[in-house]
Amino acid sequence: MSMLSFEKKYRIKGGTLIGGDLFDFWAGPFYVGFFGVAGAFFTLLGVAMIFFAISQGPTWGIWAIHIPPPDISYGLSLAPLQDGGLWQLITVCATGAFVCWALREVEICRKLGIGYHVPVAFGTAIFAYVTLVIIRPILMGAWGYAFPYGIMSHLDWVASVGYQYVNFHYNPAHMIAVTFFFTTTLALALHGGAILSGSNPKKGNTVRTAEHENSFFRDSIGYSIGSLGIHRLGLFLAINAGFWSAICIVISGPLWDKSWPEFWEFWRQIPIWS
Ligand code: UQ2
Repeated sequence: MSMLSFEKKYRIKGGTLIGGDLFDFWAGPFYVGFFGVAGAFFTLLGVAMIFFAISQGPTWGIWAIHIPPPDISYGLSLAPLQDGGLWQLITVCATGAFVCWALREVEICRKLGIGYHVPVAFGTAIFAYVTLVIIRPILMGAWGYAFPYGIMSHLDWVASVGYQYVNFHYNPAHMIAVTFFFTTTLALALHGGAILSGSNPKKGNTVRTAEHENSFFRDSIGYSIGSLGIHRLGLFLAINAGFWSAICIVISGPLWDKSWPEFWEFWRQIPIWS
C-alpha cells in the first residue's frame, strides 16, 4: 500500500482523548486535535513572552540573553513580571506546550492503533525538564533554584550548581545517567552502521536482510540481540538516560546537600577497613 492510500485509509475520526470530533481534523499533513490547538496556544504565548522579556532586558545578543527565575527570597510565590514573573509564565507555557505535544502524540497512536512508546519516551525528556524547573524548586522551597533561560546563562547555572556540590561527577545517579547517554550513542552507532551497511550494497549486489546483520554480530562478538531487540534496547537506554538525569539533580539539595565526593566517605567508614 502506498503511503498516500495508507494515510487515506487511516485518517479517520476517532481515538481522541478530549474534545470528541471537534478538533479531530488535519491541517495539511498535520493532525490538529484539542492538544494541537492548546499546544499552539501555549507555544505562541510562551514565545511572545520570551520576546517581551528580552525587550525589557539590556540585550538582543543571542548568546547574552538572560531571563532569570525570581530571587530565592520570593520563595514559591508569584513574582512581579520584571522580577522573575515572566520566567514563571514562560515556564507554565513551556510545560503546557510540551505536555500538549505528548498528548497529541498519544491521540495519533490511538488513531493508528499502535503502542504509546513514542509519547512515553518523550515523556521522559519532559520529566527531566519539569524536574529542573518545577519539582526540585518546590522541594527546595523557591523558584529561584530553577535555571535561567538563556544560552550562556543556563550553562553558567549548570557550572555553578556543579561546583556547589564540589564535583558533580561523584554523584552516583549522574554516573548512571552519563553511562546511559554513552551507551545510547554506542547502540545507535552500531545499529545505524548495521542498517546502512546492509541496505547500501555495492553496485550489482542486492540489499541485505536481518540475517546478514545477525551474522555480522555473531561473527564479531558471538551474540546478536536481534532486529526487534536492538530497538527495545535503544528505547530502554535512551529512557534511562533521561530518567537518571532527572534523579541526579532532584537528589542534589533535597536529599544530599554536601559535596558529592564526600558521599563516598561511607565506603571508607566501613569498620572492616580500620
Ligand atoms: C544486533 C542486531 C541489530 C543491530 C545491532 C545489533 C540483528 C539490525 C546493533 C548488535 C547489538 C548488540 C549485540 C547489543 C549491544 C549491547 C549494548 C549494551 C550496546 O544484534 O540484530 O539489528 O542493529
